[in-house]
Amino acid sequence: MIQKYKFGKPFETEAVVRDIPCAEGMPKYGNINLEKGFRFTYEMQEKDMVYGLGEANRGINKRGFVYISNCTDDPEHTEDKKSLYGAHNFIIVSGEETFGMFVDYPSALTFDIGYTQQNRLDITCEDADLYLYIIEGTSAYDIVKQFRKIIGRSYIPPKFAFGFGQSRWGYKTAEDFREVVRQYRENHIPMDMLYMDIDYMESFKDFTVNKENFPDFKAFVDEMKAQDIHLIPIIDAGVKIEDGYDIYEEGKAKGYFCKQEDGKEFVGAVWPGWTHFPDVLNPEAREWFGSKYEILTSQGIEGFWNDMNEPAIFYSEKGEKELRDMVDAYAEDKSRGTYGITEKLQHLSNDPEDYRSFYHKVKGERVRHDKVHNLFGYNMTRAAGEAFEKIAPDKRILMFSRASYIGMHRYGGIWTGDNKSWWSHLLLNLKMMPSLNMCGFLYAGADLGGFGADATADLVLRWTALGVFTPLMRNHSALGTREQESYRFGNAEDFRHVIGVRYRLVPYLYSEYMKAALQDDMYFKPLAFVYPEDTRARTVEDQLMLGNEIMIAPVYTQNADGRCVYLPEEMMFVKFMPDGSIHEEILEKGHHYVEVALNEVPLFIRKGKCIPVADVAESVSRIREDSIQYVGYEGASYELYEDDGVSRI
Ligand code: MIG
Repeated sequence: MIQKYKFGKPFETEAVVRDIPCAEGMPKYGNINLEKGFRFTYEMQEKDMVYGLGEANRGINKRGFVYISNCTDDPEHTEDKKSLYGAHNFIIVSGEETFGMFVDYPSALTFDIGYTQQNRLDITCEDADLYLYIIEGTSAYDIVKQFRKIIGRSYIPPKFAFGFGQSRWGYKTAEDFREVVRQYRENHIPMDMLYMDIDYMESFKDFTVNKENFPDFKAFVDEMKAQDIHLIPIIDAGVKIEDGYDIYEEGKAKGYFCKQEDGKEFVGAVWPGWTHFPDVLNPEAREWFGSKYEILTSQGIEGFWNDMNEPAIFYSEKGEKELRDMVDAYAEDKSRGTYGITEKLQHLSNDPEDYRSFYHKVKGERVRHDKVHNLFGYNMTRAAGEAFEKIAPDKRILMFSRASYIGMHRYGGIWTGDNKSWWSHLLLNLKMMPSLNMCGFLYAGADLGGFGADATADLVLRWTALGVFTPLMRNHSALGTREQESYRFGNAEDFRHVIGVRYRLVPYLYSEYMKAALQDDMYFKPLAFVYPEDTRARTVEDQLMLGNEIMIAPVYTQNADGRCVYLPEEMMFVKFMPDGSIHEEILEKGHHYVEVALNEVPLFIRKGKCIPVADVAESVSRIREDSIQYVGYEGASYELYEDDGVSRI
């Protein structure tokens, strides 16, 4: 049962695709106060759990903290952070009363979930212009499934995207890329994707390729494909201002960039220097920007990642001028001190004032950016997704984005942005996954090994063993950090084995992904969704159910030789051993300590079930179906979903 309530004049985000008539009156749960903006207040019972919020900090149960939906480029994901890159305003209160809520509001929205007052849930925003959806169901899981039905089917990537991908900010020339492939192939570490970060471009200009480094790009794409490697270039939100650059000139002539109040294009500094932002909220401009992806698909490219689309702004013209004036004033009179300058520097990037100073044009109306801020990444990715339907009507294109809003899940997946090479971020990766699934984002993953900071061999290996299970499995790191490709640590054989296990599991993982996508279901679930009666299972946040057959429990602490697990029922403990054998052991319901060496990959098969396991292959297309054997309980059967992995469905 879903009820939709309308407040004020909501912006049509198109997050929900099902037509639902608006209900009269007020929702039966909580209290709504419209005196100052919008405020929803609900008195939680002590045992109530709160799920949802997709890409957000902290636990699977979101209680005890405050979260602000406000897409932000902040590479410091410390525990105190309230905003990350996504804005996924769907929560479920589960307990005495169980109901779901989707607050369809595209500007900053605060979820205070027992932070200010332990038992109070407070949802607040500045303008009382929104749609509120209240979903009732038999359980939290049932509510998720109902919600997923109204927001439309999740994005389906090509099957090769279930392989392993290597990325690093800093690969520049064709030779840099060739070297990575050479290392992977020579070490027989499976790989399907090689990601191209901003340095492949000409001066960071979108849809260009540096000619010196790639004299014949199409031939290079083919050369990689001949080795079963798909090149996946990055696209940034900002378009460089440069005379003679066709995208800039066209966008300007057609009026497709975001403008200031005075009618001039807004100017923000990002990687290319001064840029304009394409007005992806305007359908015409969106179509125009999307059509540009063809420049690369026509050269054989089959996938992209969209970055900087919060949109991130290093500084604006105005901000820069203010800073200059302060520096000049200081130069003239040193007695002023430098404090103001330091402050200004710290607040130069992603300045709320800048987000208030440009506009979108939607259905002939001007909309100030900050009022719809959380829709930018969504619509940039939608631009690509809608274009792909025309550019490549017969095949799926890989696409994932950094910033997102619910609705974007129909056009692409997400990666969780600039995490760090910290053990705590391995665990955060695990916890985020089911919450993302609740909000429709199935194709998701984190930068394995950590993006920022220097990685260590054990961390990257353990993290890769978690990545075995996440639909997006990509090792990525930042310029200047320690190199962390699988062959960098002198134990390539361990990585070969762990990544090899991913390939052995692709038949199962792909099959479960497709079932989840086609049935608006979850790929990763919290234990509580499967064992709602089990009070112990309710609080487990470091193990996840994957598909209908397995439970995962990765090792996420340093120096560990295993970990504690809780089994809500009898299960088969399976370990993929480095010699290629599979260790199988039935474990009773309850608590166990399982030993897991650094180069082993554990999983648990639910009682009475089995899973398909293939032989190792070095790319997805080389996985041999006739090598599939079934691992698990005797007499169990498994329904394998199969298709060509390419055609749109
Ligand atoms: O300001 O393109 O999150 O994955 O390597 C940093 C360079 C811009 C941020 C992305 C990261 C990428 C990096 N980008």
